[in-house]
Amino acid sequence: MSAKLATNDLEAFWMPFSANREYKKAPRLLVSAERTHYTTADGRRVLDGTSGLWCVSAGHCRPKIVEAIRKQIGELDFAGTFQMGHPQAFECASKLVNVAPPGFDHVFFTNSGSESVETALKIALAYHRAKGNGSKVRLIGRERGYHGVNFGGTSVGGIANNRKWFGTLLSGVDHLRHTHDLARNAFSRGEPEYGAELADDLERLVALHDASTIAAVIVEPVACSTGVLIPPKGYLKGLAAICAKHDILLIFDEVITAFGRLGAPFGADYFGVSPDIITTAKGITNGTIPMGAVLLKSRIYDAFMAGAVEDIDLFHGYTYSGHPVACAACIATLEVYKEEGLLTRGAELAPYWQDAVHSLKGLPHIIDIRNIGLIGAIEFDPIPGAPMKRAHARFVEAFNRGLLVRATGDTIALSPPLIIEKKEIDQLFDILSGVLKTAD
Ligand code: PXG
Repeated sequence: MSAKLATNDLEAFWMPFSANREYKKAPRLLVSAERTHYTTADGRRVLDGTSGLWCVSAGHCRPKIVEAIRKQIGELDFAGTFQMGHPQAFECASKLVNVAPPGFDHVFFTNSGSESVETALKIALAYHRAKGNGSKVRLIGRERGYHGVNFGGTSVGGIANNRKWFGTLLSGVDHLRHTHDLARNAFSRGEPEYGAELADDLERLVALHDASTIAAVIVEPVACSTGVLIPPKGYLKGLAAICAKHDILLIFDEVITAFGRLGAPFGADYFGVSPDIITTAKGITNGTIPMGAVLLKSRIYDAFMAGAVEDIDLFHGYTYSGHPVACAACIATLEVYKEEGLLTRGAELAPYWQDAVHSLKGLPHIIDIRNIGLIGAIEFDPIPGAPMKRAHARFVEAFNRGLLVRATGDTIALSPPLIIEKKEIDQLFDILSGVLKTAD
């Protein structure tokens, strides 16, 4: 793309989750990428500290994935999966099941994290109905949760800015308290010590609504979009136990934590907790082709198989569920993850990463630093009357100095590609500490 086009033709595209007018005054344009770096329209190299948007886990433009996509699109560009099929979708699902946590042996394909969430919520409702428990219709999310932008996900989500514009959302939804507690847990390394008892908040909602009306609880194992909230030790185990006690399905939204981000294949593996349903997207194709998948245990799948063999078992699906090109991308991505040990590489790098992230302590305005796996977050005290500005200014300055970070609220989040080398981690924190030392 030429710099001329870059400056003349910015108006038509309404950019998502963006300050369009500010961006278009001083655009940040990326034109190519390789492994851990982007190249900008003006020819600068930028270290990708965010794996794109938490999705390019194996690094950019990996030849094996690029080739698989090229080959597939020339061979079978599209074939539907409603009462039809093609080999890639079946192969892809089988391969996903092989890396999924124990017991997850069925896959429903979607095209994004948001669609995975809608699919999981609908399956949870339909599951209880199929089991004869049609009164279990309530959905429980958590404050500060992010489950995508469709109506179901927005309803169970817990970020006010994402909710307040869009009417009353779904009825029958309630929220657990969030787990962020700087008074007790600031500057924790890994899982914070205090807050396991917050899982008992689910008992409060059970007491209020009665378990016979609650279908499912959905949480992110690590709530990333809202600023990286790491679950207190024991919290997720506590939540799972309460769900099991009341026949409430536990949905882990692993759109970010799946595929090695925490140093284990899935968040469920990392925390040793087995939910009933797992949602994925992003890293499933290394960010190359839109795709999501909902992973399900047989217990759920089988509940839909009780009718006549010729009956449709689930009235849900997308034109592009199991798109052949996405499936080819996913299969190749899983091969790269396997060949390079990327689903567990984060565990090896995590101690080095943790020390590097916490080395920023003491720089101006930092009120917390947190980390888990290959995720880091730095939270700033907000500028009075101007929330979000402090992290945004640092994001812009970091980009100008050759580093891409993600600003969310008053937090900077970091999630580099899982192929990052130690010397690149050093480089990342050199740039970032330079920015943080000088910014207001
Ligand atoms: N669930 C979770 C846990 C997510 O993190 C979604 C669902 C929705 O996925 P789609 O593919 O529909 O966007 C997400 C997405 C950020 C950031 O910088 C995070 C997401 C998307 C864009 C930016 O924190 N998460």
